Amino acid sequence: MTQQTQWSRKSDFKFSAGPWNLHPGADPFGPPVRAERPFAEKLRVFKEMGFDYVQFHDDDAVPDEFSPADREKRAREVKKLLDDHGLKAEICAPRHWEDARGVDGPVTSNSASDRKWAIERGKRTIDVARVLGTDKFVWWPAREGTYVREAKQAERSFDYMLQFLDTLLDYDKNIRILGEMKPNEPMDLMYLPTTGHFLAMAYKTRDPKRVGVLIETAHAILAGLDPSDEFAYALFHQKLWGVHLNDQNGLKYDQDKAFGSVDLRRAFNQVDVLVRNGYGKNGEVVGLDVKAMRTQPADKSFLHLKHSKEIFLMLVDLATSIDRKAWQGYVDARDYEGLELFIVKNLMGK
Ligand code: GLO
Ligand code: MG
Repeated sequence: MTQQTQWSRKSDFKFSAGPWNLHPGADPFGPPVRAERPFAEKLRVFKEMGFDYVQFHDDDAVPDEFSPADREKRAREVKKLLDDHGLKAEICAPRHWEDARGVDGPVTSNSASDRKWAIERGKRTIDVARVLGTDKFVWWPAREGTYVREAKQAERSFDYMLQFLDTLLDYDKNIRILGEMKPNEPMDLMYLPTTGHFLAMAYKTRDPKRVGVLIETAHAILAGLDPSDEFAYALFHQKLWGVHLNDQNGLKYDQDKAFGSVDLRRAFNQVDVLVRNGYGKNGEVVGLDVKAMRTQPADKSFLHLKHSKEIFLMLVDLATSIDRKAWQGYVDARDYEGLELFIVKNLMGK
């Protein structure tokens, strides 16, 4: 993908969102402020906005109360609902962080029974993914870290993480694992905080060709990194199999703001690297992971998704029409001041 790839065209980009992106607005300091939409209603909203894919946690499709025996039946019902709405599942991710057994990990938990549960939950997620029709298992290691560093031995935690990956790769020979790395929140410090850390781990697994990444804009920013360079690095490894686009106002909590809403130039660079590397041509999806502001009225609490997609597509237009010769001229002359103004003018439509 890195060298002579054909550039993506607008029609190559297909979009996805998760049901959690249409949410009632609760935050750590206050209750919901909008009614929860029924799942089918969320699918209708996604479709109306021109999305083609849906992101899932295992329990978005099959809630915890379903017994193993009923799991498949329920997953089939959800698949049918997707089919009926003309949508497909993009990813499935294990919800490891809400259960009591996930309090201290669970993959890197100090408790052996928690670690066992982590793997069971991973397998459950793969079972659900299969029925939903996706081979992309996303692992966001939410609580795989510590509040105090002395609580765990880091080198042992890395080993548990590797065992987790290897066990799942063995469990299903078709599944691909996409690490979604984040440096902090909910933990103070997470293990494998960046894409680079996870890619090094990917090559240690028993089937590296089935291990890649999904990169979230906000997570890269929280790590003090430039998201477009993170994308480029994963593309260089041919391992950028998913993205979670959003935006982030500095080093705060994970804000999941609408894509391009904080730093348009940073958003342009993300789009530009995807366009130049043919993203979307091999089934990669433009995933959004954005949240509506808590202040948003219920009947307008989907606009963060709609606008993110709109901004993305406007930036695709720019990336495919910008005067590359003029751009190259500034590079050749080493006139980076000139290049800066050129980019800013383009972003301002001048
Ligand atoms: C949180 C993550 C989270 C994941 C989701 C799918 O910071 O971004 O929303 O993307 O659980 O893995
Ligand atoms: Mg995410």
